[in-house]
Amino acid sequence: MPIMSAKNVLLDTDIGDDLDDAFCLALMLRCPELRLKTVTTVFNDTRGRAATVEKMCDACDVRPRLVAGFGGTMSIKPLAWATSRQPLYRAGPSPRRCEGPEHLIAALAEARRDFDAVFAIGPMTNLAASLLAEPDVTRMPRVLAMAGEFSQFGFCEYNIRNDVEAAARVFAAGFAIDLIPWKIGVMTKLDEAKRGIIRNASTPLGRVLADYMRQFHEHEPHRADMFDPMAVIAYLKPELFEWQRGFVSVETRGDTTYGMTMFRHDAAGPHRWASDVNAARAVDFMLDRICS
Ligand SMILES: [Ca+2]
Repeated sequence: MPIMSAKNVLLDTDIGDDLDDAFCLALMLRCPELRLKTVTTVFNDTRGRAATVEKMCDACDVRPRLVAGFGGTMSIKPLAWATSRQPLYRAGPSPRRCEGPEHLIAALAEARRDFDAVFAIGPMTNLAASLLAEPDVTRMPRVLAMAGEFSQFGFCEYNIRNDVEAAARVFAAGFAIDLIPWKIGVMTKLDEAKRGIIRNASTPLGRVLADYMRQFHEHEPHRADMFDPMAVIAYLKPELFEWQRGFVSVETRGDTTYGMTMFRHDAAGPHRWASDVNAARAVDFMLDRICS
């Protein structure tokens, strides 16, 4: 049961492709500090993604508001292979209780008005649509996003690259955002021993996650980067991270620079990105929570 001081949070996710969204949701479901009020899905088959969310939530007997958000993008140039591929994990039948995209704006408006935090771990289409509908950002919850890369010049990170226009709009809005860049996910990749902990988990949630991981690794056997859960761990365990503060912007015009994330240091800037993480402690924290 959530404790009295639990924070009301929304998760916006493209769960169903990579492994890390599932670990992020699993972690959130097992954190008494968080009350998962709403989950919105984004990018391509948002109803299929919602079915996966529902299956994992059912395993924990948690019933958040579930909204299948926007499947299209604001960008005219999302990654061709990402928009055409099938999800690597299929939860099965359609979700039983899921609202459609016509409810997405209202769900995000509620979170912006009343919640403590929003975790954005997919392309930023839903968030940008919310800003189009309601540009006033005077009141925003904390926003933590998995997005961007700042250590390698010229690297266009996946979530940004799949909706460059949406991401540019989100950063230009000027409200505070904490970013987990690509490098942090690679630093927290699960090794074979850590994957074995999930495979051997005996809880209902652990079994769903192990099934997801097994299906995923049939397609991509070597991938286990933990990009998305680090947004949640940064919220709960900020002492495990080092941050760089300033202004982030997204390049939208150049043919070869389209989707690059740019950063300018400024102690008064609204954005900060994690430049380092205590990877061992972060991963142990995540697995302890998920498997307990
Ligand atoms: Ca994701």
